[in-house]
Amino acid sequence: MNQPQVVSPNSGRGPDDEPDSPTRRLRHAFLHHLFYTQGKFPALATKTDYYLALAHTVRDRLLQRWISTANEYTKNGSRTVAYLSAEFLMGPHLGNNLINLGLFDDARKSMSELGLNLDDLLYEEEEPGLGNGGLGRLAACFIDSLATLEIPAVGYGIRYEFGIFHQTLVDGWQVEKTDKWLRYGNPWELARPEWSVTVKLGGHTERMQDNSGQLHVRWVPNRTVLGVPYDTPILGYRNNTANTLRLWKAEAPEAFDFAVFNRGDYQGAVNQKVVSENLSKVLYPNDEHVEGKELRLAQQYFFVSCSLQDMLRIMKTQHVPLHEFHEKFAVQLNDTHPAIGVAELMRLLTDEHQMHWNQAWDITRKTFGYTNHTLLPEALERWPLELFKRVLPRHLEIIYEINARFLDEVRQRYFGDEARVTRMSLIEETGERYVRMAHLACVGSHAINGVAELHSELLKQDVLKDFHEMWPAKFGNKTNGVTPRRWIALANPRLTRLISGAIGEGWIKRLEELRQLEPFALDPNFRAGWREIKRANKRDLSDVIRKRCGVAVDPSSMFDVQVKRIHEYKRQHLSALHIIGLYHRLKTNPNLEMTPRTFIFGGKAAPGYWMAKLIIRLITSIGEVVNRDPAVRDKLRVVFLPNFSVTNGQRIYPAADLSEQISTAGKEASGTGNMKFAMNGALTIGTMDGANIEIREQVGAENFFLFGLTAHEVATVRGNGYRPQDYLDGNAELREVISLIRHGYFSRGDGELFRPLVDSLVNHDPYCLFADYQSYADAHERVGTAYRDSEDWTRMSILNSARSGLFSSDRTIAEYCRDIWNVQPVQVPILSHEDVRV
Ligand code: H53
Repeated sequence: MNQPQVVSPNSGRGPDDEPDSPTRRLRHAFLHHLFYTQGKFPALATKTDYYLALAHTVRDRLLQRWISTANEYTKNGSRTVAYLSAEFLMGPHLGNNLINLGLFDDARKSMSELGLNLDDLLYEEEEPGLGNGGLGRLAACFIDSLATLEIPAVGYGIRYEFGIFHQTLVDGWQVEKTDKWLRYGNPWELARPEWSVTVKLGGHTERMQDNSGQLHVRWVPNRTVLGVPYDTPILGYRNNTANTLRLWKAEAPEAFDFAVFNRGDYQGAVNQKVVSENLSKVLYPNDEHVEGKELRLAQQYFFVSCSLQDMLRIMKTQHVPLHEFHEKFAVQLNDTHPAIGVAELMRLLTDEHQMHWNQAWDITRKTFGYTNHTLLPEALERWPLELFKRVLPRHLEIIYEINARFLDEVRQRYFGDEARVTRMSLIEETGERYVRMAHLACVGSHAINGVAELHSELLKQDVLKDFHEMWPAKFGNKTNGVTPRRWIALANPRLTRLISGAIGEGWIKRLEELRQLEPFALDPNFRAGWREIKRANKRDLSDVIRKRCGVAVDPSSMFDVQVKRIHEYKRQHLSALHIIGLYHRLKTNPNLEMTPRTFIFGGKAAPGYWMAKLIIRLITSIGEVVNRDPAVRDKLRVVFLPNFSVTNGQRIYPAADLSEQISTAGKEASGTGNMKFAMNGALTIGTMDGANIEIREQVGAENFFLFGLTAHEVATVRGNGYRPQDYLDGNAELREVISLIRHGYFSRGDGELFRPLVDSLVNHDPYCLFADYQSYADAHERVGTAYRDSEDWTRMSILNSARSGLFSSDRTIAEYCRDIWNVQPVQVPILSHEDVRV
């Protein structure tokens, strides 16, 4: 990196400066922070120092909005959304904040005047990877949209010291490295130790009567931990709103136990600190798979209790009476991870504030909304009763009480239907006993929603059928969305310029306006510009691929991309089988006309999910063979980009021609990557699953490559005793593919390596890859043909973008506000510190 030309904070003048231009002010502030926050001068400064100096410069500009917002909300006692989520996959803050402040171009200019490159500095930020995948990223898009729509809101979660692991590839296998995101400090957060709260765990309960004969329950915990809030401001797009993401860190109430120390037990003296801090130490790296670990339940309870106690504190400072809790706060449960909140709010209101049960229950039910994100049985949380009792003895009693009253209601409604009572109970009693968190969430919420139309329908028909029959009005659908600020404006600046040049900038806040692009799909000049941008983005990604994977890919080949968590239901291995099929075709017919394709994969496997890791190994193995084979290398390339993350996603989505959304129908609740691709002009090859269905409806069936069984057909095929072997017998290419893998063609002759994968497919194929193989291969033929007509492909690409407006998270959030939260925007006037009297 070039050295800055300027070394004194007072001489921050560039070559052709107006005295008070924004770039000059930025430069000045930047150098100020380099000196007085980082304590560095250019000769000693590292890239990280420069990044941090710029981050602090931007932070100063956030704080005024943040204070103004807090002031306005407090003054008005505004009704507030509390979004409870165990994950917030935020991605780097600096670039996003510059976009939302409208300072991106000024920052680039002022940095370049100092001889620094803004992109290099942005790249220095270690992203807070406090989430696994779709669910955590959705929470991040939602708080962006809440701030943009000027809705008073707080995101509540856990400040994990170690976020999602860093993925590396060693000999083609995934190897996990600890994510040390806090290593160089986090300039975006402010600790608020003054608002710390105490959380109890374990122990037992006692009952006693007061003088009036009233029974009181006392929870005697066997340990307590302190929750310390760390706040990050979340800016709206070009408005004055800065909401708060409040993440809880667990600490020991006493860092050091002197009594123990004085007895000579040095280790024991710090033990409590270690045990307490474990609660917020690490994110569980499983997506859609529950592990049933005690620490995980304790984590969930920890952040939920901290958050609800925090809401009670806020009510107190704003003089809101307790019985108005549900009027002050609309609390959304992001999946069942925070569902313990139902029992905790009951405990706080009844045990700690002596409210009568019925009133507390009425408030609780009016407070919570529950979003379900999955139909997969392995992702539905249930806690063994013994474990639950060990961690939360009082909550188990409360859940029993809720259950007893609830089941009375069920018995009254469905006289004599004990099978239904058993099915709906909050406690599973067949075999080992469990607490069913989804049932607790349903019973304790006034609204229940799925995240795409098909998913919401299947919830009603299947997983939550009984609850839907009992309370049909509680159920609704809120199709997911993603924020166009991060996923277009920040990730794809070239496209942003082109679009804004054509239709103005309104689309960034009102994504439906992208429809105005439709006529441009027929304009040859516009199409040429569009194509050139895609090409430039592909060139950028090719550079990344060359550096990270050592593979040279051709930007004029079709970039066919599948990035998401690795999971059997998402079927990365279906794509792998198809690539082998193409390879086989090319080897047997070297003159075959084929659209040159670069297959790009990315995604993490849960460390304990062996089959997912083997799928990664299969993909990297195919890459090793194919990329080296001179007979096919002009037609086929296969790369696995390590460590798919928000940062990497920002480079990948804008460079994709084809988006692979190929889950078994009925398994992917929504998907949100599918939306990011479409917005950035990729066409989709996909099944009738999740939000794919709505994307296809929007962009037009003729601009979407559909294949595969529908959810209903999958159920029928499986119900009729699905036999994958039949499909194998009927498909010569598929047989060749399986035979190549079996004979070790992709594993240097080792016929054992992929045996578990192949055996699982041939004998069970739980996700129906074989049933969909031919249909998928046929759809790919259509893709190949379509891509060769580059004018028409570009037209379809433009239409995909133009018709993706529905998938803005602004639309999703507006629907939650209207149908579930009943909350209104609050406009924030800017407050200057000169206006404030202490
Ligand atoms: O949530 C996304 C969906 C996606 C679904 C995902 C998800 C998780 O990432 C983790 C747990 C879970 O229950 C669901 O798989 O389909 O788009 C956001 O709703």
